[in-house]
Amino acid sequence: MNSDQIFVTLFGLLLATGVIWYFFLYKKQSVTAKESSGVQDVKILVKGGYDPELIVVKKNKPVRLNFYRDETSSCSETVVFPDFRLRQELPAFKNTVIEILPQQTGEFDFHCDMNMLHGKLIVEE
Ligand SMILES: [Cu+2]
Repeated sequence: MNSDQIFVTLFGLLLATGVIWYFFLYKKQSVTAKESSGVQDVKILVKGGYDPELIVVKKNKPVRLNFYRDETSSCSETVVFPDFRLRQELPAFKNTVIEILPQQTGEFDFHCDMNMLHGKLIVEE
């Protein structure tokens, strides 16, 4: 093999590794809600998505989600929690509090009105 061939082979290997890592090994970071005086508090930044996207909470304890929408993009104007039959407008550059009492364990998606931005509430025992 000449050096060009070696380069192409190495590049291909690197690319394959990257693809495998991205699709199979990469796990999104989750955040566990902080508990203070019986309420599980989470701050969520809304800017082209929800940060954090995965929120871990405990069952049967009130959850307070503090959404801060740091943009005017109409996409993130409304957040919807279908399992909780909740939809809430998020005014730009403001904090909006959503309170939820999770009574079942499981994973509950939330998303913007057009179902483009996604987040997930993970309720544990
Ligand atoms: Cu949207």
